[in-house]
Parts: sequence; structure tokens; C-alpha cells
Amino acid sequence: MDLPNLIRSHHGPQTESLERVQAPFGLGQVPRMVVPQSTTTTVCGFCSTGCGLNIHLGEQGAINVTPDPTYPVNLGMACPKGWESIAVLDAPDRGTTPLWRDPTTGRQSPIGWIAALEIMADKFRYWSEVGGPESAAFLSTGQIPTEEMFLLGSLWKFGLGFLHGDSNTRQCMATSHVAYKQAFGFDAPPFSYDDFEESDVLIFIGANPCIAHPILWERVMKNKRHPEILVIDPRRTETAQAGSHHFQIAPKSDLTLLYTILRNVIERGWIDRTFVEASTRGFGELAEFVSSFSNQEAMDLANLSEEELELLTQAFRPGRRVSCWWTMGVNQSHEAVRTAQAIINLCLVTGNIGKPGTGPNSITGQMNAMGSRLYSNTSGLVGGRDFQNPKHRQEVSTIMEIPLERIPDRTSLAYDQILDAVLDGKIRALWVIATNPAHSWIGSDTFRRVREKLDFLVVQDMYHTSQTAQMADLYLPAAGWGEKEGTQINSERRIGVSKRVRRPPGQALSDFDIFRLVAKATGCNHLFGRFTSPESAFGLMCELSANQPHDFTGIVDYRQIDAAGGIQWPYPSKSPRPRTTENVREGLPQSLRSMVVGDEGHRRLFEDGKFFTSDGKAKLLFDPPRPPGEVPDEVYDLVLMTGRGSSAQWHTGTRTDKSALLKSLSPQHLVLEMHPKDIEQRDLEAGREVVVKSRRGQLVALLLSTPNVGVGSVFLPMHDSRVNLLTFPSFDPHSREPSYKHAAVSVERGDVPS
Ligand SMILES: Nc1nc2c(c(=O)[nH]1)N[C@H]1C(S)=C(S)[C@@H](COP(=O)(O)OP(=O)(O)OC[C@H]3O[C@@H](n4cnc5c(=O)[nH]c(N)nc54)[C@H](O)[C@@H]3O)O[C@H]1N2
Ligand SMILES: Nc1nc2c(c(=O)[nH]1)N[C@H]1C(S)=C(S)[C@@H](COP(=O)(O)OP(=O)(O)OC[C@H]3O[C@@H](n4cnc5c(=O)[nH]c(N)nc54)[C@H](O)[C@@H]3O)O[C@H]1N2
Ligand code: SF4
Ligand SMILES: [Mo]
Repeated sequence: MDLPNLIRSHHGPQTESLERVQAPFGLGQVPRMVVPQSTTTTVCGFCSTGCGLNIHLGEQGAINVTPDPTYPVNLGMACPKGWESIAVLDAPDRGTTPLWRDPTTGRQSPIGWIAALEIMADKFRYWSEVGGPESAAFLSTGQIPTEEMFLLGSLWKFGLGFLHGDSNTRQCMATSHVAYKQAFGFDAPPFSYDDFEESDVLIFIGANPCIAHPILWERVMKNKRHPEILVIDPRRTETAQAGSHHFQIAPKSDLTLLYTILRNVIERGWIDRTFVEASTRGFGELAEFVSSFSNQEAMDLANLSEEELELLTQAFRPGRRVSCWWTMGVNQSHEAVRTAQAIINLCLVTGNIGKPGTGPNSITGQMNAMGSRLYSNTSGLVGGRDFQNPKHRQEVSTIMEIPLERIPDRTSLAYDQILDAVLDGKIRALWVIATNPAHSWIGSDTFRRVREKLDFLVVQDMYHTSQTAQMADLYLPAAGWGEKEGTQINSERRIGVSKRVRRPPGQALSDFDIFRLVAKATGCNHLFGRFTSPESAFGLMCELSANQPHDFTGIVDYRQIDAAGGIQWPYPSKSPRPRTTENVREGLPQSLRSMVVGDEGHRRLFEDGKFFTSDGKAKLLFDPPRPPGEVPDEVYDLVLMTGRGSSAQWHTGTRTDKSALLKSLSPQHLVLEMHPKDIEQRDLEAGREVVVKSRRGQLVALLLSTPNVGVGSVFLPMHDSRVNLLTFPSFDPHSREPSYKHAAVSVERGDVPS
């Protein structure tokens, strides 16, 4: 049967059961729907904390959520987004049918899946034949299960033969990925959440977990060692206020400061010589390099006192367990990778790695950024491999039974380069999946210009109203978290299973099924015979992980992961088998269960001092600090920083804005935070509207007077779509991650005509 017939035969009249209409059109089984029972378990689909949730089921599936008291990550806690994760599925703007834009009227109207898939196949075939492998690209996400990312990346590169695809993890985790890979030989965040509880000193650098990872902050609060909590952030954030000491540094002075701390640490002899000699490379050069950094220069640049610099140096005195935790204040910078590596260097040189309560620890953002880093087939070949490495290509070809010549020998363009290639007319078709770049991409109205240049934009999203979906030629309605199954990997490398506990609305399909349909429609599905279900694709991922640093061949199926309360990689087949059965979760009391889980449960990497580089030693990497791409001048005299606003708001708001409860916990207006001295100097009035301008655009916001920002800088939350009109598109040269947290702006009274 050909594709249209296949689909037609499954498109029954309205009376046909929803389940059948949503079946992947005869390409395999209907995804398993959890049968009505009292409660089942899943893992949250918002942030990378990866909390375990209990889902309470009625006849139609999930009706309510409570945090899982037995899940080792969150121990019975959840933040507002987790509690509301089912509510956001019911929004009236969920996509229920594909939409096609009429080229003459510009209006989108419903078309069936058959027509939508025929258009996709025609367009991709056309551009492949006429434009070649570099004429189309995809932009995807860290917010879908790993199996879906794996299928998309494989379909795109091995099946359709296109070269370029990237993900919004470029906006977010690319820096950590590159920093770890260069230093450790593999992208391997070394920690376990237990380290929050086992540190004597926790240093948060450019991270605001009270807002962005509230449940991880709860883990910090469980630390019984009376830890010192040091927070390095240009803003006095909720985290800074809750910590023991806040270092309100000038924006982007981190790198100089970190090198200076290291110089002091070396001068005082607080280094772990044995570890440095046995397990690192480049110490002599690094020590020589940092020797020229002076305390006075660092204090002047960072705007810190001598006492504060001393406090930071003292943090690393021997005999204490020190852990450093960083997030976007580090990753989103013009010199992000070297800043992350300056943190890594400090931990390596002082031996703060591979032991309880230590580590240079990058906290991820989206629920499955870690899965994307390993299996999306974008910047790296599937399974943490390299496209340029012939041995790696051969391994993938053998395991996946993909002809070797179908595996590209070079990596994709990065996100910004893909958009530039569109603007240059080189890329003509773009497939956007589970990300909203028209709001989230850096700097002015780039995405609108990208849209104008494209011959074909297809957007696959849960909601047809996202800014990007509204620009699409073709919109595909996707099932969301809770309406499909698959695995995701949290910040501590814990693989968790999320389940299908709801039916998607109308004819929305899981991303997995949409990718399978595209494979079928374009005639390359014979290459993807193992992708019959997410769990079958997971089996293939296990095989691809064999003998890799993240080896999880010890995992047999989803049930095992679920019963164990998630499993951290690595988990090779020689790992101790979990002494668990499915009745562990249901039957055992918490105390016993944590013992069972503890067997194979919490682990950190590098306990043996061996890294994944060719000589087993970690590399100490550094470069001289540079000024940011745009600095304040006489006209644009303030530094604009952007970031998370509240724990109830998620990025571009497509999900969280749909919950009345989350809306009630969020600010009702766009608020600009500014220091009282700056307000006075500019003759502005708090509580009134102001115009914030950069060289690229302007917006109106309400002015909030607060000493939480330093003199000379202002802050806007990223959740308003106008904010990226102002940001300055500069990128870290190693990771190509955008520097969202540094632009020059001016602020004027709103009532003055501009
Ligand atoms: N509620 C909520 N939670 C989220 C998200 C969300 O949208 N909403 N998003 C998730 C995602 S994808 C991510 S990546 C994480 C992000 O989590 P975080 O990185 O913790 O959040 P941000 O607010 O982006 O940035 C953190 C801090 O960096 C500071 N900063 C700015 N410039 C500098 C600098 O030059 N140096 C230093 N040291 N600090 C600086 C900012 O003041 C800010 O407080 O959150 C995740 N969790
Ligand atoms: N100014 C500024 N901008 C920033 C940042 C900043 O700090 N400052 N932070 C950056 C960071 S760290 C990040 S991670 C990005 C996030 O930026 P985006 O990824 O653009 O933000 P989201 O709102 O999470 O968009 C996800 C989209 O996927 C859809 N979706 C959710 N689940 C599914 C699914 O299962 N399938 C499909 N097909 N669709 C789904 C949602 O409806 C939504 O439209 O923003 C970046 N932008
Ligand atoms: S902290 Fe993150 S994973 Fe946990 S409930 Fe909140 S959004 Fe979900
Ligand atoms: Mo992110």
C-alpha cells in the first residue's frame, strides 16, 4: 500500500476511536497508553532537574500530578511547573491538525496529514535534488525524548542526506559540552545531585537555582555539613540572597577573576600535587599564564574588595570539599568555554573532582539537553561520536546497518551559521521542531528576515500559536510531554522514563511518529527498521553506547529504569544488576528503597583520576580574557543582562502561559530592574514606563528600582518576546553559544517622544 492509502485507510469518520486516528497510520503499534489505574510514575518535562512525578489517572488518562516521594532526585518535592504539567496540555491553542499557508492570502488553514506529508516529501526531495545536501536544515530542541532526537538526526542525515541540523541546546549547553569535551576528552558532567548535600563549600557562578532549578536548591538546603554558599552573579538574585556570601561582580569579569583566584591558590601552595601530576596535563603552562594576573586588576575589573577576593581564594584552602556549579551566566558569554574551563581548572588543580561534594559541575537547562548532547546527530555523531572520525562512522554504520557512505564526514553548521546561510540564500528549507526561535534567538528580528528568505518553513509544535508556528508555511501538530513515551537524561546523567498518560488532541501525533511518517513519505524508512517504537529505538541507543564513556548497555528496558528510580550513565552490562523488580517502587518503604537504589544509584565520574583523553589526563586550557562584543558608550550607557524571571515561567511561555495558576505566580508586566542611583542620575521614575533602546531595537517596560542590579547594568527577563530585539548577537568562538547576557542599552522616560 502506498503512503496516502495507508493514511486514508486509518483516517476514519469522526466516530472512529481517537486512539485509532492517532495511530501512526499503520506503521507500527499504537503507542502504549498507560491503562487507567490509580497512579503511575513519570519524569517531569520542563527542566533538567528531572523530578519524578506521580500521575493520577482517571478514565481519560492523567487527571492530576503529585511529586514522587520515592524518586531519588526530588524526594517528594516539585516546583509549580511540575505541579501544573498536565494543566498546560489542555490549552485551546493546541494544534489539532496540520495547517498550510495559502501563498496568496498568507493565511494558514487546515489540511490533512496526507497532504502535509506529500508537501514535506516534495519540498525535501526538490531541495535535495536541486540544491544539494546543504540546501535544507533543521533546528530542534532539548525538550523531546532522546529517541525522538535520535530518529530525527538519523533521518535527516542518513536518510534524507542533508548535512545541517542544530538544536536550541546551542543557545544553552554548547559551552559546557565543548568545555568538558576539550578538557576531559568526553562531554561528561562529573557529578551526582548528592554532591549538593556533601560539599563544605558550594560556589554558584552565573546560576540562579532558586528560580531556575528550585528542587536542586532544596537539595542544597538538605546539606548537613553547614556549608558555605558563595554566589558569583552581577545581580543579587534569590540565590545570592539565600547564600552565605554574594559577590556582585561586574558583568563578564568572571574569567579574569577566576584566573586571579587560581594564581592566589597556586602561590599559597593549595594545590593537589599528586593529582595534578598523575591526572592533568599543562599545569606548568597554566601556572605561568596566571602568574601575570594581579589582585588589584581583578578587583578593579570585577568591582570586588580585597576581603571578597580573599574569601573566594580561601574557599579553595585544602581540607574542604569544594564544588562549583555554573549555568547560563557562564555559558552565555563571548568567552564562555574558557570561563567554564577556568572553573574546571580550579577544581582539577585543587583535586576537587571525583570525590563526594566536589566537582566542576555544569547544571543543564532543558529536561533533555543531555540526551541531545549524546544522540541528536547534530554537532556530534550519534552516541557521543565524531563525524570526522572514520572509526566512529564505521561503528555507527555497523550497529545501525546504515551504508557507510550515507554517514557524513563533517559536522553541521552551528545554529547562527545556519541562519546566516539562510540569509545568504544557501539554505532554502528549514524544519523547526519544539523550539521557538522567533522569540528566543538572539538579536533583533533575525528570524523574521530568515522567514522572508526561506522557500519553505515547516514548524512542528504542540501549539499553533507560537511566534514561529505562525510564520510557518506548514505547521505540524505535535503531541507533548505526557502524550507520548520516551527517555530523557537529567543534569546528573540520570536516564528517566516519561510515559504516555494522556491522548493528544485531535490529530496531533508524537514527534516520533511524525518522523517515521516523513521517513515513509520520502522513501527512506527501510533504513530505520529498528525505530518501530521509542523503546525499540532505545535498544539501538544502548547498542550504540557500548564501550563509550556513557555506556548504558546494562539497561534492558524501560521497566528496569522506572523500577530503579532512573539510572545514571555509565551503566555498562557488567554493572551490578539492580536488585529491583517492579514491585520495589510500589512495595518497599522509602528507607529500604533508597538502599536498593543506592546499590547502583548515585555515582560520580573520575573517582579513579582517569579521564577520556588519549593519555587519560585532563587538559588544563586557557586563553587571555577579551572584552565583550558590545560595551557601553555615551549613548548606550548601560549593560543589559537577560535571564529567567520566575519559577512559574518557562522560556517563551507557550506552555506555562496556558496555566491560570502559573500566570498568577508570574509578573503581569515586563519589568526592567535598575539601580536607584542610575534612576536618579537619569531623572527617571520608578513604577513608570521607560523606553529601553539598543542599536537593534527598542521596547517599553515598567521601571523597578532595586539595588539587586549593580550600578551601570539593568536586567530584563527573557520571557517577553520583545527582549531579544535588544540583545547583541555575539558568540563564543569555540561553542558558538550566543552571549545573551551582555548588550549595550539606553533607558529613557516613556513619556518623552522618541
Ligand atoms: N523557571 C524556569 N526555570 C528554568 C528555565 C525557565 O525558562 N524558567 N529554563 C531552563 C533552562 S533551558 C536553563 S538553560 C536554565 C538557566 O538557569 P540559570 O542559568 O540559572 O538562569 P539565568 O537567569 O538565565 O542566568 C543565571 C544568572 O546568570 C547571571 N549572569 C548574567 N551575566 C553574568 C556574568 O557575566 N557572570 C556571572 N557570573 N553571572 C551572570 C544572571 O544575573 C542570572 O542570575 O534554567 C532552566 N530552568
Ligand atoms: N534573551 C535571552 N534569550 C534566551 C535565553 C536567555 O537567557 N536570554 N536563554 C536561551 C536558552 S538557555 C534556551 S534553552 C532557549 C529556549 O528557547 P526555545 O526553545 O525557543 O523556548 P521554548 O519556549 O521552550 O520553546 C519550545 C517550543 O517547543 C514546543 N514544545 C514543547 N514540547 C514539545 C514537544 O514534545 N514536541 C514539539 N514538537 N513541540 C514541543 C513549545 O510549545 C515551544 O513552542 O532560549 C534562549 N533564549
Ligand atoms: S524543578 Fe524542574 S523537573 Fe522539577 S518539577 Fe520543577 S520544572 Fe519539573
Ligand atoms: Mo537553556
